Amino acid sequence: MKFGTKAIHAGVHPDPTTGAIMTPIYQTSTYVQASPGNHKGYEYSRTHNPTRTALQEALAALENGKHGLCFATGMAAIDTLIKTLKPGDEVISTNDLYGGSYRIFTKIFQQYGLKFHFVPMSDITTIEGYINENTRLIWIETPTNPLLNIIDIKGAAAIAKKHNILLAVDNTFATPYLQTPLDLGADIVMHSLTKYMGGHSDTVMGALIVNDDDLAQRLAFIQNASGATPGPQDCFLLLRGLKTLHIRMQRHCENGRAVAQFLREHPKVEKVFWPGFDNHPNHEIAKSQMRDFGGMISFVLKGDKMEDAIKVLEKFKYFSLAESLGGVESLCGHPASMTHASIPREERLKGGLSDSLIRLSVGIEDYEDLLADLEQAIG
Ligand code: P1T
Repeated sequence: MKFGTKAIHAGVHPDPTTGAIMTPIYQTSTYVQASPGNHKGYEYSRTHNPTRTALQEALAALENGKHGLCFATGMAAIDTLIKTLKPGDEVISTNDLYGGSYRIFTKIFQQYGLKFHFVPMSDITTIEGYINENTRLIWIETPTNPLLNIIDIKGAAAIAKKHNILLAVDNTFATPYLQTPLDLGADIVMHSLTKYMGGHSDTVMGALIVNDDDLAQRLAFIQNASGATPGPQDCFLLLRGLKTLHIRMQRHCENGRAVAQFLREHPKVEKVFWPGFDNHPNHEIAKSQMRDFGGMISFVLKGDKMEDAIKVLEKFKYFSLAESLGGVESLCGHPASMTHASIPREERLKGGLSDSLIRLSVGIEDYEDLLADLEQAIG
């Protein structure tokens, strides 16, 4: 089945009782049993819920994986994965990543005896220098949030395999429309479904997708035991969003390209971060592992002054100033004070995230209006 067909059909079956073509919202906490243990596969909605099952199957199919697990938020998905580790275990993570991921690693899990290394991974051979007998997991985002760095998934997977370590890829920025990390050798795909997968800025949710049966079982155990599971209404909204993922992403990519080119030619713009440019340091890797380059773009203005960036952010009309990304409407953000404020300034600057960086999530509006908005805001 090709991607668009999967986006519409995977995991979804007509409702057995009524024939309803859309998966019903099974708004129930529990399920009646004929006698103890004699049930229809559903006991309690923290453990299983039919609306969630449909979504989990759809996600697994889209990522070419065997098992999908959904969580109340993207952070809950990350929390679950890290809870498979034990005190003393070490994780090698990229040095440019979502501020919330950095925060949960350093402020929550470090105090339970886990160790995290945040290292530049544009050249993946750097990873090898941090591997020791305690290393259990390599955690990458690609493209990274917010600097749109590209990490070689196949190369990272080869290093992970060689040392018997798991490789997890946060695929939030790319979505399976653009890249399927499990096909490239990754062990775990993570999503903030809140973003492109849901696509309409109306739901917060997360997911993990894996192939390995034993790992899936361990994750499902924590999913149930810790209990950060999504409600059926949210699962329904996600299922609805997924049906247009392929056409939304196509338009995000087209508009992203137009915006990136416009910014690159603008006399007041110093630098544009977008993996589609042939002078992006890992453009060739992006071309080999992604089907297109997505709708996320960051840029800095000439002079690199935070006040100038703030003025531009205040002037936008169609790019709304807000946290989050990946919805049909365009958003803009100031990572240093918003999404990445939990990363200490020195750390941010080391990774290249300056106080004046502006991040855009290019929506699917008519691109001419978006370019006009950029022109009037940048001036
Ligand atoms: O917000 P939540 O659904 O819990 O997902 C967390 C998360 C994980 N990974 C990446 C790459 C993310 O971008 C996020 C959430 N990011 C934002 C809210 C943001 O504006 O960048």
